[in-house]
Amino acid sequence: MSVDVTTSPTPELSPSTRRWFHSAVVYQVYPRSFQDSNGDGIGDLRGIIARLDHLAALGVDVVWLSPVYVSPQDDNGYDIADYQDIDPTFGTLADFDELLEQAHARGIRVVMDLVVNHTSDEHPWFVESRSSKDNPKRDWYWWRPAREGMEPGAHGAEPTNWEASFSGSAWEFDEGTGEYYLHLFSRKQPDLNWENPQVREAVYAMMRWWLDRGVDGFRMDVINMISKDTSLPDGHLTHGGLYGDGSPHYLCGPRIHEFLQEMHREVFEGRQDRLLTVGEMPGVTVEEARLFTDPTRREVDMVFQFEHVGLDHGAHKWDRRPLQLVDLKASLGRWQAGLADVGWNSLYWDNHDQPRAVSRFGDDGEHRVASAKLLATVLHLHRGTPYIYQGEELGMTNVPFAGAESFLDIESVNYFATAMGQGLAAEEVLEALRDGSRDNARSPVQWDASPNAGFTTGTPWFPVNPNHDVINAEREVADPDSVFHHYRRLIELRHTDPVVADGDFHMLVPEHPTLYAFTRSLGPETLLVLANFSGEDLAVPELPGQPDWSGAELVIGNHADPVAPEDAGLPVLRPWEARVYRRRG
Ligand code: TEU
Ligand code: CA
Repeated sequence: MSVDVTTSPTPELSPSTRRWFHSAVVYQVYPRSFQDSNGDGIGDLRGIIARLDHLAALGVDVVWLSPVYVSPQDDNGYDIADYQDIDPTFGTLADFDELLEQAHARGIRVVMDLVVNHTSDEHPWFVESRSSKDNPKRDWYWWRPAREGMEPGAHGAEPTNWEASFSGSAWEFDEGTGEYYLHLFSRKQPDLNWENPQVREAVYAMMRWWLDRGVDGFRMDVINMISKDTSLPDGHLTHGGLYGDGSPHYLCGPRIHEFLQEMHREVFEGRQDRLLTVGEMPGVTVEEARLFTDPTRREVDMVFQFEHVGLDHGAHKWDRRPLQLVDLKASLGRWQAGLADVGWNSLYWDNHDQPRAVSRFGDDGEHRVASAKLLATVLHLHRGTPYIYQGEELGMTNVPFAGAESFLDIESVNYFATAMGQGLAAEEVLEALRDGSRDNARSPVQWDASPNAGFTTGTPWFPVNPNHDVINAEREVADPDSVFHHYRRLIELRHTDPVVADGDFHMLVPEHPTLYAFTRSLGPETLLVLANFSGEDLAVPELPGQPDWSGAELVIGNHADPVAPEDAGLPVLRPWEARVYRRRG
């Protein structure tokens, strides 16, 4: 493979080329919690097939499947032991082919999760790699001796001071060969060494195999971590003082663009028109995202950035602080502006790693329905490709966790143990977990009001949220005013009105503490989006530079009775009310 980081534009791909995913909406399925088909309490592929009509009714264009590959499930499938087979928990390759066929028959594309920053420690590549220092696959992972002059295995002898995402050192000592291997996540997720061209070849061959099978693209897990600073410097000491932050040495590292361009050449070339590629990139900046998503550079179609989901974090993820709307607008507005002329945004509130949007950014009590619809309206009217996380379209909420034993996710479990070891107060740690744990997103989808919410006939691997008697798909599909139908209408609007997909974005009143207001415009058409992020009535103030909006058409709103802007031209918004108006000319 030649190393060629060309950036020259080609006629087919200019920075402003219109792509099919500009008007598409993606739905994320976390298979373990979506639908069980065989009563073992764990969601599976046949369960997804059985629920495809729900997705078709919603109108989504793409399904992103979180990992279903063979896995010991240390991190719910993000630890892969065989990239080219399905874990028996989820089904078989034949089930997968049927899912693909049935989705395609409904006009829904299927995008696979691609987890290639690391494998499972049970992957045959790693089993070989750890077997001896001179094994041909030794260099497929990051093996290093103990720090000079220190006893291998002793505390502080790790090759660097980096902390792993799931607590503790990012290095694990291997007795067999007396060296350490790097794992930025759990010790069962050793990092692949992308410096080795054989690793890259093997990954590309595997990706081609899935594309040949008919999949429509990849969501690339922590893909901006694959290029590390090979000198592996220590990081600055973090909050606990025990470990260092290695991220400056592995986020968007020296060869990241080269690797992604090579992947594009080796895997996507010639078929990119029908595919969707999205790189998950913690810590990515707008400037870097412009490079990653400029179509002429041939890297990825869009990235998942993390700024807006970090605004309620203090020094670290478990240091929770209230979100300020002004900060949210500043962040999302900067991304809209930064990727306006080049590249493309992905848009999300929720995924399997984040608490539930309505509990975090809205009001999951009195105003749950209105605020869930408001959040949907605001997000789906931005420029970019919106992602819906399973259950978000129902307004599903965070989970009422009883105590420490209610948390199952490796990140939460490890953090609780570490925090207790550091002598933190259990009740405070639990509060942070209740707010921020990834487990909030992982309770089963609430299909109906029956005891297991229609998710399983057996014992669910994770308890269903007790509020499924009120919040469930059956009820919402039957109710034209539900959160579900609001999402459906927003998706339809994106499909039918080009201004939603491609219109320019202009933020209004950025300093207003509770009003999120912006316009989208394309040719003679302009949309005005107004959203009241509060439980109080809000008289919309004068919007600088705006024409008179009185009499404008109300395109969509989240309260049943539609109201035109009052005589003065601007309405009083009710608690958590959102409205979208249209003007032509
Ligand atoms: O997540 C990467 C990531 O940086 C975070 O969102 C992660 O959840 C973080 O630890 C939160 O504090 C991806 C996957 O989405 C996640 O589920 C995996 O656990 C992780 O990579 C490792 O594969
Ligand atoms: Ca099952």
